[in-house]
Amino acid sequence: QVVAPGAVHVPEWLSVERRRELVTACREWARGPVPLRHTVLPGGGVMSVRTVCLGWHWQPYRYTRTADDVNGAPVAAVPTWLVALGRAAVAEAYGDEGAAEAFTPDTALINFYDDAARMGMHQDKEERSGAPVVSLSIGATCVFRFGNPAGRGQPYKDVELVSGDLFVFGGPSRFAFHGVPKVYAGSADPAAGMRAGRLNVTLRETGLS
Ligand code: MD3
Ligand code: FE
Repeated sequence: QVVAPGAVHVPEWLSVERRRELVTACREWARGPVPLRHTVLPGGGVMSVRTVCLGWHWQPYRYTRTADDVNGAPVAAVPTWLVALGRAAVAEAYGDEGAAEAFTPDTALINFYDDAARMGMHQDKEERSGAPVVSLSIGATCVFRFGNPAGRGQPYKDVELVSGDLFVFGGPSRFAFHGVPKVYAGSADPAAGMRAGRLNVTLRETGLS
């Protein structure tokens, strides 16, 4: 499941029970203090994905403590159980307890995709930390496009992400371009509480204080 150096895919790592817990928690976070919403880009474009953040609020292209571009509210904290889940994810992907213990995510970005939502190829460069990014997927299957650090174009690899999948991106993969060009309409995970659409939770260290 090593897709590239530092990029490890663990299919269906989350138990159905864990998925349900995450879905329930995400529904609650989606209500507030900052509501789930489409991020508006500086050029006026609107992302098709809807997002809510914990710990730090990501807005293009910086992290803030309050959601200045939404309702001005301070974001909710990252719960300790989610930090623990992130550490378990790093331990599972890298088999490295030291790396897992050192991982202290201080932000979670929760993305919701309906069947038409996409995410264009981009790098995540706002973090001031070399720590890995943990990605958890629940619900509809998608095509995840994993590129290279040099540019949006080829070479890239397309990987299908299904409900329960874990992906960890660290080391040389941390600044690779990536995106989600397709969500499979009609795929879902009703047992996990997702009857439509896809949920992705990423855990990160911002390196900010
Ligand atoms: C590789 N989200 O929120 S998760 C994002 O499925 C984002 O919602 C996608 O890209 C999603 O920024 C992809 C996989 C992912 C997340 C962050 C990364 C891959 C990454 C950061 C660096 C390298
Ligand atoms: Fe990203």
